[in-house]
Amino acid sequence: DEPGTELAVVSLPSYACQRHTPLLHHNTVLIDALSILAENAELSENEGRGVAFRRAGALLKSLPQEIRRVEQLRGQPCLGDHSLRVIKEVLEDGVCCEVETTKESRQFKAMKALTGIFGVGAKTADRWFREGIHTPSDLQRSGHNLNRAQRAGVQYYDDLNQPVRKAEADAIGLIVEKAVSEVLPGAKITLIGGFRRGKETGHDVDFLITHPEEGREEGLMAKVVSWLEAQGFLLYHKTTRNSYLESKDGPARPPSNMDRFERCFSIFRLSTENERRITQTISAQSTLLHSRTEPSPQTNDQAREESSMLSQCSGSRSWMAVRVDMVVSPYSQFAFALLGWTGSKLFERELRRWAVHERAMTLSSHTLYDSTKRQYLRANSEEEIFALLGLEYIPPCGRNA
Ligand code: DGT
Ligand code: MG
Repeated sequence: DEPGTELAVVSLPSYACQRHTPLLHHNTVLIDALSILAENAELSENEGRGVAFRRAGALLKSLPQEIRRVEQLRGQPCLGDHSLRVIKEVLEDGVCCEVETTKESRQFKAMKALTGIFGVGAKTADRWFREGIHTPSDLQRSGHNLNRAQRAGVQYYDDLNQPVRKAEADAIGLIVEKAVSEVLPGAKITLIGGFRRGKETGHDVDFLITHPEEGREEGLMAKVVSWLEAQGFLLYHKTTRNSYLESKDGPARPPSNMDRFERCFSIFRLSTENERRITQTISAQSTLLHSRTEPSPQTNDQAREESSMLSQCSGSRSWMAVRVDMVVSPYSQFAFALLGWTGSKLFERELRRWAVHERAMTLSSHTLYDSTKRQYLRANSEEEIFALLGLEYIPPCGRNA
């Protein structure tokens, strides 16, 4: 045996919200294998199975060392028989048969391609797959009636399936900040989702908007969206209204985990030109941003000329479509919204599971309800919410479960 491989790893706590899960970890190959099986389960709408693989993967992400032998995992929570079998096979043979078969399966590939279309969920994708539709091109040829979101999803498919980079998220942040300050001075925006957890790329950019004076945030989203639209920043948007009702005793409890903030699903048109204009207006320090197709070490004129030539001959252009989610929260719920929208999805799920099973409390992105005391608990910061839940504070960078 190589020295160190028998070292027992201290047994970790079982809820992901009880431990730090960093972005960079030591067991990438194992986690990638488990993620494929989790993804496949989710695409087959087998949620329980998906969560089991995700929990196993998250446990491995929290380990302080690389695992070389499955025995090193003895005593660790979250590892079911199936996950342990996959881990053992990868450690011994380098690959796991089930994972390889899944990756290569027509169904998995088609479901991934189809759910990669904005506006298409597993149910719809599965129906299309059964009709012989395997790719976005098949879908276009099929003549199916698509809703507005799906049409945008097909139209911007390539862009929306490219990872969004941090620099692009920051550029969009400047635009949203400008929009918000134009329509409601004093309102503030916060970058949430994966970028707040320190990720370098994401599938979208998420923002939380609020105003320190309770009530001033009402109607804000419509104004922000109008401003953005008038400036030509939006390729698509759909706003869902705030359906969260305040009752006499406090906020009503949401019936599900879905929260009810006013929320806008959008697709931004991010161009180097827009970004430059906004940056000049609102900040002296300019952010250097390159579009994905524009060559960088040239003068602006050269670059523009070239990108317009490119757009004529190969479909390249000097702008890109980026998915952006915006959520508006009343100030009194801001801490809960911030915690609920920072993710990761598994971390959120674990927080809610901990709250219910270990504390008899219900946590949502609006509030925390204590079933024993029969009252809503208020909090002004994420730190306070962790404390109310009896948990050590985990900063965003440790929530990458
Ligand atoms: P990404 O975008 O692939 O880098 O990954 P994330 O972690 O940013 O994931 P995303 O953008 O899907 O969602 C960000 C977080 O926001 C996620 O961890 C949970 C939360 N979230 C998303 N959609 C909803 C929703 O409909 N209701 C609630 N309560 N939370 C949501
Ligand atoms: Mg995101």
